[in-house]
Amino acid sequence: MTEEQLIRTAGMFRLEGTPVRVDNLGDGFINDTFIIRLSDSPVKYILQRKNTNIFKDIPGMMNNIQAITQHLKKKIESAGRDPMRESLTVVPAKDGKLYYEYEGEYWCVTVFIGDSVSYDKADTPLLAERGGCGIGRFQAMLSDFDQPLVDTLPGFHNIKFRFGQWDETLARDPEHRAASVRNLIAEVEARRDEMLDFYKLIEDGRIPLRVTHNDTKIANMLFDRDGNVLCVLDLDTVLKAPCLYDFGDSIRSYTNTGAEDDQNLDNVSMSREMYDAFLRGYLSEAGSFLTDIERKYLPFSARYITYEQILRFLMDYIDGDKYYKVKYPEHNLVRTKAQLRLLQSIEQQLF
Ligand code: GN1
Ligand code: MG
Repeated sequence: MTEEQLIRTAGMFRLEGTPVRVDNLGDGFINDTFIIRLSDSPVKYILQRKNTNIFKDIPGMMNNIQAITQHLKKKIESAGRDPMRESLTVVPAKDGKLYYEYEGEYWCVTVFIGDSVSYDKADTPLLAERGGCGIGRFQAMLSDFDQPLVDTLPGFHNIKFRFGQWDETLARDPEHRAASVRNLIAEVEARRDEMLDFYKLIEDGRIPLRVTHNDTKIANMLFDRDGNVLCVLDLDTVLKAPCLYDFGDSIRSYTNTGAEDDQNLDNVSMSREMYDAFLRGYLSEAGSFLTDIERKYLPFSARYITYEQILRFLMDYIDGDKYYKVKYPEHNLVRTKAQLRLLQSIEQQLF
């Protein structure tokens, strides 16, 4: 897409001025993200093209995000803080819709939050602790959110559903890649029953559903200059789900001594220090509402979500790289191996 087309798309929204520049931003695996600059104002915006291969109901998703951010903003305001900086703000299109649709593509705009820092990796235990506080506070602020939410990605962290996709993909094996990753497939299969046992606790209602984020990697959080979580981003997958998914995904991200797609597996391990720091921060905010069973399964959730991520990366590799954006042909395979190394490290240290 040309910049001219992007500027024209930006112009379809209720901006505070005239868009003159639109640049690529960030490294999301799913949506395309841009930054909009205006000719006559320092205000900037985020423009996103939502991935319609993955999200089937963008209007529903945007209604979710609007309801959630309005709820968050009330809480933030009544605590005497700044709702424009500590929550996303959805900017409607000129026709009042929360999205702009053109030739089957869905575009959305939010206000850009400046004077903030983002990370791909937690570099100190203090940052991990603050990240834990941030996600715990996010969940706490949403604990009394009682409006219906559209399920934007049915079966997202449901391992039973994932095994359905997995079995089907392996049976199809469209690129004939399965034979070359037999050892990795065996690593997934070896843990299948344990993962299903855990999922049963959710199905039975023993682990409660709450309003949770479901994609809590560190890159989905903005920090202020003092290292506190300023704003939780990427609300596409806010769903009713166990809060353990957020904890587990955070541990997968914050504690990794390497990169999610590290080519050098020696870089990858779970830092116990980062784990303890994140846990401390999380419990300082979420401790008040967690039930005993949730507390008990916090460590297992790190295993569960990391395992699910391995399954998803490997399944996408076998499927011919249809879901995640890849930067090179074996990228999903590299991600799979790096996440497996992380899982092994989690298993050694927490179990
Ligand atoms: C995707 O879009 P992004 O980069 O925030 C994915 C997550 C994965 C993550 C891995 C909707 O998140 O589930 O954990 O990549 N989001 C979706 O980095 O599938
Ligand atoms: Mg996302």
